[in-house]
Amino acid sequence: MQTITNGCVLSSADKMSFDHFEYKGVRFIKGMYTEEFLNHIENEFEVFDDDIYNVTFPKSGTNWMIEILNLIKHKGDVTKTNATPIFSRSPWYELPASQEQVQKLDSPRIISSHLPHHIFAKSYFKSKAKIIYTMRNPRDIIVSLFHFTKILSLYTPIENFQNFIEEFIQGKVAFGSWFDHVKGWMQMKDHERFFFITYEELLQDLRGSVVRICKFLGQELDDAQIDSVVEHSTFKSMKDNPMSNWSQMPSDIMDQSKGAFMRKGISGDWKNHFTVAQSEYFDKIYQEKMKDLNRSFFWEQSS
Ligand code: PPS
Repeated sequence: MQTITNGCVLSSADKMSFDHFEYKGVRFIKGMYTEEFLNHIENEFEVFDDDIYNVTFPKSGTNWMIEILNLIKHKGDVTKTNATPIFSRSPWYELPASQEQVQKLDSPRIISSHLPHHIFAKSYFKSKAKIIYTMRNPRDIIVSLFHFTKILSLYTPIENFQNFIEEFIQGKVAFGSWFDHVKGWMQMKDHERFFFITYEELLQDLRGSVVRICKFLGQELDDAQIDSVVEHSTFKSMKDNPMSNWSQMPSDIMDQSKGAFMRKGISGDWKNHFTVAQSEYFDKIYQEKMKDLNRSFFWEQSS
């Protein structure tokens, strides 16, 4: 038994939620990623100057940004974006199973990644490629991930929410510590090829966010095209769209009879899951871990 600071205990008998290995201090799901492949893409993956990277910590709005970026690329033409299921449209380049899809992407490639800054393809840093980094209130990420473990077959469903909060804090989840992920990527915050946005900003002002993203990408869309991007990237549109709601994924990999991938799509669902004590404990750790960043995020004012 290991005691944690708020008086709760993390039982050694509790099963970890996934089989994992570590690469450069970060946890990866065994059977999905390999050390050899991570090493290969870190050192040998060729980044093109016109690539656009959609980078996130898991459950931060990756798929939402895939939809937005592809709609922008095709000037709001949903028939083009709907030609491919969302998980193949902007594949995760660190995923060995996605390599064929990455090779098939046409220019400008929109590529997703959950990789932390220190493992990202080295060639990116010598290129002119752009990154959009989407962040989300970590407490809502915990909740989203908690539910996701029930539907993705490589996970063991989490039973004990308190233990899961602790695992998240300790970086014992896929892609490691959220705190390190954000702090690592925020080193690039003043870089002209780096754009960061929050899930909460997308929720609050989707159209305004789309306009800002277009400006960053140098994409000129007229009002009707922007309207189309917004219309087709709302939660309801994506949840009802079989090319965006992951229903094309075989059920032995993702079983949506146990819960929807497009689950709630809101900010603040953590309030329905965290006790007051858990919230206070998380806040204390958050303040400690984030104090050096000298930046306050959207959710810190609104939560
Ligand atoms: S993953 O598995 O890491 O790629 O997941 P990711 O896409 O990053 O995050 C999934 C959560 O994003 C929500 N989502 C949206 N919210 C609002 N609007 C839109 N259009 C949208 N698209 C996806 C999705 O519902 C997951 O959040 P939760 O809180 O679980 O609903």
